[in-house]
Amino acid sequence: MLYPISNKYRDLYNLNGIWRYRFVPDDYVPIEEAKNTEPMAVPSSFNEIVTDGAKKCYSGKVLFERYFSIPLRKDRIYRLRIGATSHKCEIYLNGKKLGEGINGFYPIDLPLYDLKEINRLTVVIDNRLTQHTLPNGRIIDGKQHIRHDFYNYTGIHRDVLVYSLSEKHIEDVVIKTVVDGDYRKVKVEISGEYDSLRLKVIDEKGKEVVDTDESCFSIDEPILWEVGNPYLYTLVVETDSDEYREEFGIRKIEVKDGKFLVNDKPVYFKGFGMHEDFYVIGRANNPAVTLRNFECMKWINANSFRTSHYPYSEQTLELADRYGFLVIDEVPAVGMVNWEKCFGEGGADEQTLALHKSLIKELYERDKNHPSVVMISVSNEPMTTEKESKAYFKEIFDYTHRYWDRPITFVEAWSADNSYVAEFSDVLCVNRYLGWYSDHGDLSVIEGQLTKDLTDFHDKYGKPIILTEFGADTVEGAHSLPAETFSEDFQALYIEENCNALDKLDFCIGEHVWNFADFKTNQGLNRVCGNRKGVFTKDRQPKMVAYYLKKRWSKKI
Ligand code: BDP
Repeated sequence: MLYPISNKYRDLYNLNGIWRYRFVPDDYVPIEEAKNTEPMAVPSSFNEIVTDGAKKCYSGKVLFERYFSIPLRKDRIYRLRIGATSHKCEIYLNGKKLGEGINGFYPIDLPLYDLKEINRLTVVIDNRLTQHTLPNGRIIDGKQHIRHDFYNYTGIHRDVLVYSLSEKHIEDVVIKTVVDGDYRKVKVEISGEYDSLRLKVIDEKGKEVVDTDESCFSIDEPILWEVGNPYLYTLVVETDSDEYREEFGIRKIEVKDGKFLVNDKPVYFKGFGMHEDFYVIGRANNPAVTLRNFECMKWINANSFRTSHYPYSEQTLELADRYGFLVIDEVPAVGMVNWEKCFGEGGADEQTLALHKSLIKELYERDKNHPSVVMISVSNEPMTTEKESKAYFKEIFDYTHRYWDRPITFVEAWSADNSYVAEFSDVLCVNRYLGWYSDHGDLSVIEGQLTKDLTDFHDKYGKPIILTEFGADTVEGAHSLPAETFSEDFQALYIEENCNALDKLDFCIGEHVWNFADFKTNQGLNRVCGNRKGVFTKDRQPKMVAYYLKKRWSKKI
């Protein structure tokens, strides 16, 4: 699936702005223009715009509508592309159903037939999470229950674009790079309709370094894409009636001898689990916020992050390519935990499995060409202690390997001796909150317990380990000596204790602090206006611990 662009063959129109919205009953069909609507920003999460408490927590169907007109050119195909709506949605053009979106974090790309001079575009979103959605949730006595720790933001969260194509056009471009010693090749697969095809590669200085009609070619003395030192080439695909440009990097990823290798060199993952979350806009994509995230991560000497717990915007991945970050790309299989039954009847069943698989395939279709995407995470903290999880995840891992030629992982919250899933992972990603959710406030337990837990995993599975979550809620400006929980002093010592333990474990290949920044959650007794485990505040200013990490990560290779 190609991101829409504009050039001499392709037009692009942005439909972001102020739309109209209202809550609608389940059987609502937008045959006519919706009445009694109110203005709503796109992209945004409506929950952060409204001031009425009941509206903010609304669960059900929400309609978003606007009119648009664009110049219509002959012999053109028009398509609609919505970057993401949370969650499932139905899309209508002039009252006729065009199609559906199956998940809250993926693009929807649909053909637009019968465009008129003025068109009514209606998007009906259902924000309910159930046994058969991902994230997983339940509606109990009519009330939404979730088992994940981030706010169920609702809205059109990414750009709404209409674009045009020639009838004969490039459908998809797959770029694979092979690095094997001195053998370095670029293999390109183009799908679509064309009579003639030309491939060109332009380097960062704007120099054309390849001009060929062969789909497998080499670049003379190519510069590799390295962590923190990325090099991006641009592939230009030219056909008789279309042109597309896609950036790519040449690099090799391998898990070998207990190490994670990028271009045959071991890397240590330094960084964060994150969220797409900011004041007023909620989960909506915003280029300034995304860029600020990267500037903060560069400042603190991070080199990687996980898209916890869902795929982030395309813009985030483009910037990761450009900043040279390693990305663990996670699908939204979160919340599969602590229900009466998590797998099998009553839990994640055949229907959930089918959805889970299609989300892995769609992630591939969207993100395959990004050099920054070095590992795929198929789930966060599923209930791996249930024996039914084994068959479920065996199938998920096998399926993921069919698409992705990169290491595959999931994120484990349980322990080595009771996990039915850990054996399938190429790298073990483990979350631990020792001294926080257990032995609250006792820093002295961390080193011993973390060493034991991670060593048990390593002894049993012999795989490299990344500590993908560890952290302590911290209210900025709160200080206490001696250190007590929720103070900046405690967070600094807490992170340091964990890191000291990791330094002694040579099978550990990385640390991702939870979280990059404070984020919104449901209200709860242990949530002080949201989850406050951020190393940065929600407005992206450093807490005290940031200075410790900055120093540590400047040295740690
Ligand atoms: C972990 C979850 C993460 C939570 C975190 C926490 O993976 O989503 O936000 O706990 O409690 O178990 O802060």
